[in-house]
Amino acid sequence: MEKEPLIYLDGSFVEKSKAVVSVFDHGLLYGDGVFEGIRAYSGSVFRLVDHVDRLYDSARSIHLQLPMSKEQMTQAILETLRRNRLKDAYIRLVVTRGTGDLGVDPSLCKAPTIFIIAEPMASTLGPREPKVVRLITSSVRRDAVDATSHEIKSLNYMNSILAKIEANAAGADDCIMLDHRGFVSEASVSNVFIVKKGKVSTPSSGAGILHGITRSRVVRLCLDLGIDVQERDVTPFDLSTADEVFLVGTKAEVVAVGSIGGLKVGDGGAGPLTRRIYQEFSRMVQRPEEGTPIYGSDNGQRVKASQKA
Ligand code: PXG
Repeated sequence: MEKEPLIYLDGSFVEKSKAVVSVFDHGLLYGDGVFEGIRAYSGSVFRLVDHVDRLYDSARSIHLQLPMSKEQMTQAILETLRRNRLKDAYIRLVVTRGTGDLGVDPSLCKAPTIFIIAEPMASTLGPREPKVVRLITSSVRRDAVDATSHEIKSLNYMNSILAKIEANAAGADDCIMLDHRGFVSEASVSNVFIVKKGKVSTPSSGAGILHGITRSRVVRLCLDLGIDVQERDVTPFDLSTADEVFLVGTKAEVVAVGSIGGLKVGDGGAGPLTRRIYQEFSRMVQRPEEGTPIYGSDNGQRVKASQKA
């Protein structure tokens, strides 16, 4: 019989069929917890230091104390990949408030539940063309930064899910979400960029976005390539008159937007700058210095220093 995948669960490795959490876990009862979606490419975990830092920031912002150091968390992720012999993978790291009673009070939860799932996943990046998707603009507004802010990568994804349901019903691949002011925020689970006359813009954090790790790496990539890039308020008008629109995220990687609400973006295919960023990004994820080696002898340390640079 084929061996089951192994899941990290509260300090142990357990078979997938036995990796279960309590029905009293507040992650399930209230969406009370935080998570990360991470990718490994060719034996290296892309921007792992950034993901672990973001997880700890998310946890801090919801007053959730992690019982392990960032270094221990990093090692748990790498060990999960090694136990499952993975090189190209999607990693889901989840920390919930833990088990409590049937009341929302998080102070009654004794210890967080921590699990790490790693599954094989091949990249859609490569020498080919980026995927092109059709979007709508959702009527569901992104939560404000003084509400359930998406700056926290929390387990509460209802805001994105309602928008995705609307996109599904419209037969679209995904949607653009606006913030409470009416400015462009992000897509349901990825960040958005627009291109106008060779200049790139992306909504800034005031628009209630998740501070995407792909987004910040793409901003830096543009700067390195000498492309003008701005983080600013983007209006629906900017969006509908853009020459190019593209989405970025850990799962999405880099995808071109062909139309929004039936209106073509450019000629409806992937534009030249989107293609260039896609190609550069495809090469970048393969560079060891962009991540942390899974099977290297010095896991973490050296790569950490270079990722900081
Ligand atoms: N915005 C939101 C709201 C997200 O959930 C991103 C932007 C992109 O961030 P990164 O750091 O990945 O570049 C995300 C990504 C999925 C999936 O299945 C993706 C995310 C969360 C849950 C599922 O595609 N987060």
